[in-house]
Amino acid sequence: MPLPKAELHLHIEGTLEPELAFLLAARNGVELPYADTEALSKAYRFEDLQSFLNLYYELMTVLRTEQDFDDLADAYLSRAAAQGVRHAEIFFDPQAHLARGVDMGTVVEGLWRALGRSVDSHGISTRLIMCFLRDESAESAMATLEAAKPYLDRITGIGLDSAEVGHPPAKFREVYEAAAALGLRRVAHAGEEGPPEYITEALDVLGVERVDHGLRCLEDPQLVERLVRERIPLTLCPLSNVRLRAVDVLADHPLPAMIDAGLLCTVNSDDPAYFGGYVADNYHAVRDALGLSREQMRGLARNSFLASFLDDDEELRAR
Ligand code: ES4
Ligand code: ZN
Repeated sequence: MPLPKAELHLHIEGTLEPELAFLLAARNGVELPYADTEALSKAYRFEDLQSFLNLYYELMTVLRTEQDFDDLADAYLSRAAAQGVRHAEIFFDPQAHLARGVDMGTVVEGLWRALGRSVDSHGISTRLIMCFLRDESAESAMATLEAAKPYLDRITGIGLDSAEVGHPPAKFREVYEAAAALGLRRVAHAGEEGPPEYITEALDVLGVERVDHGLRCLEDPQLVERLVRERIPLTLCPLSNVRLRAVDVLADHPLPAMIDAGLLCTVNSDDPAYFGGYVADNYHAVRDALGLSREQMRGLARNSFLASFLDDDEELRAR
C-alpha cells in the first residue's frame, strides 16, 4: 500500500497522457502535428521550462468540451488514487483555454463534474487553484479573475505559473490583492528557474502562504531561515526538476539538505504525463536516489497534509 498523501502541486493539463490526447484530438477533429504516440514521444526531450511549455500548450488544444475536462480530471484522479493520494489541490490554467475560445464555464464545470464524484469514486478530496500565466499581462490576469467570479464557490485559491524568468511576482500585486479581498488562498511558483529574490517577493508582495518549487531558496541562507521560521511550505517536484534540468540528476537533488535545514518540504508530480511519474513515483525515485529513511518518507507525507488547505478536522480524516 502506498503511503497516504496529499498532492499540492499538480497542473491538470499536465496530466494529459499521449493516449488521451490522441483520443480527444480525434473526438474533436483537432489535428496534432504528430502521426502517433511514438512520434509524439520524441517531443518529450526537454531542455528547460520553455521547451516543455511549448509542448504543454500545443497538446492542450485537444481540450474543448466539458466532457474533455471531466475525462482529463477523472483519469488523473484514478491514477492518483492508485498512488495513495487522499487529497489533491489541482491547478488549472484558464488563460490557455480562454485564448483558444474555450470559456471559463466549460473548464470549471467540466473539472467540477469529475471532482464532484472524486470522494465517492476515488476516495480523494479535492480543491481547485486557478493559475495566472505570468508571461501574460497583469491586465489579462485581472480579466481572468473577473471571468472566474461566477465560479468562486468552486475555486479555493490562485497561483502563478508558466515562464518565470523576466516575470517577477510583483507584476501581479494588484490581482493578488483583489483575490485576497475575495477570500481566495494564494500560492505562486517561485525559485524554479527564477532567482531567490522572486521567492521573497512572492511572500512580501503577493502574500503567498505556500511556495511552488522554491528550489533556489538554497542560494540565500537568510531566506531559508525565514522559510523555516515562518513554516512556509515548499511544493517540490523532483522528477520535474530533472526533466527541466533544474538539477542534473536526481542523486544531486537538494531535498535531503532542505529537510535537514528544517524546511517544510512536500513532494509532488507537477506535470506527471510529461515528467515520467505520478506522485508516488516521485516519492520512490527520491527514496532510491537519495536514500531517504522511512521516517523521512513518512515526514514528507505528513507535511503534505499539514501544508494543504484542508482544515484540521478534514486533515485528520484525510490521513
Ligand atoms: C509548469 Cl513545471 C511548470 N512550471 C511553471 N509553469 C508550469 N505550468 C505547467 N507546468
Ligand atoms: Zn508547476
